[in-house]
Amino acid sequence: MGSAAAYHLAKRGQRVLGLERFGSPHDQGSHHGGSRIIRQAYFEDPAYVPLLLRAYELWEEIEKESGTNILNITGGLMMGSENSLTVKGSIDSAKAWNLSYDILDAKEIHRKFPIFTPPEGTIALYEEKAGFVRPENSVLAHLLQAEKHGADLRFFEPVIRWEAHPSGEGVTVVTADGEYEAGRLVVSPGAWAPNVLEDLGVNLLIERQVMMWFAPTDGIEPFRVGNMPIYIWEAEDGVQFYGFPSFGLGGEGAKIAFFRMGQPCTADTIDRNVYDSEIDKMREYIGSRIPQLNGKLLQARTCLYSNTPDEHFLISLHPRHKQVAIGAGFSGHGFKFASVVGEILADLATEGTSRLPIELFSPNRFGKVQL
Ligand code: PYC
Repeated sequence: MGSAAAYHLAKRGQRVLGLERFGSPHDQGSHHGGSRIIRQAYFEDPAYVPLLLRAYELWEEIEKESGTNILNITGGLMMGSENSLTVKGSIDSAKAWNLSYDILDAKEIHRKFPIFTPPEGTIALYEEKAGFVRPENSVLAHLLQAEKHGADLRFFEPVIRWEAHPSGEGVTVVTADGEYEAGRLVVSPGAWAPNVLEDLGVNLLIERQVMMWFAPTDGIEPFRVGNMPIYIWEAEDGVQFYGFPSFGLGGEGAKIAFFRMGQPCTADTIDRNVYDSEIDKMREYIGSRIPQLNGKLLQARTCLYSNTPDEHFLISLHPRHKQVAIGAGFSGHGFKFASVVGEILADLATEGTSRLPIELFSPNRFGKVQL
């Protein structure tokens, strides 16, 4: 989100200083692992759809400008029972915004994509326009284009604190290396939000997650882009897991992860080990549903979610400091929006408002911050 905001601001001719605690892209936060789902029939809330439509446009724009592959359309299956949040919520969003989709029953799912063997009673919303974005490519493309437009980007320079001037104009930012004065501030701290947004009055839960890559038992071919879609599958017990087709050489296997089900942690103290019990848990879910995927584990990596209490984002001006724009709390489903969130943060920082609907993302929904 920060790289995209730097890009949009620099492109508009603003003087931009970008501060990042690591190199970029890096594997310590929420943007590594090669792929993130993108989809339009959004089960979390139909209010996300206008942002998604704009996100697709902006992904294509940055791809063209940078000559980088980011957006990959594979089709997407949202699977579960008829009344599951995943299926019902996706249908509700699709209907509200007149998005095109198909409904498949268990047999049709298996016929179209034989790797899936859903139990009777499973249905899916199939969306042609779903797919995945490549997060590391996105971060790099936005940063390189931001630099091209004049941004001054500094890495390995963690922000220690920031202060908004009481006049309502200007901020001071203190980092490990110095102190800076600026007219406006965009804060997009990812899992470090509790360190730099503690006065926001929103209880953010930082959660450890595990991404896994398995070698399919009958070879990678049926799991390649072109042969299978991205999917989110809500099992009968309400547990959601999601996965991707393999791209590139395929030697890394096919990626799968649980959606939520992580452990509370902090960004600085997360346990980066992955345990056999976690792999076994995933095998319980794929054993009967995607049996060919239940092969050798090739890799497992941890990453971080930053969850708000209602799992909707925080995108807003700071309730007490109109010179500060915030993008945080993306709750494990934010990356697909990075392109448009960058644009919105640039709008908020320069104009104090955005033409895109962001009411759902106000921190005031959790109660007004004390003035
Ligand atoms: O945003 O589609 C998503 C997603 C699924 C699992 C994690 N994020």
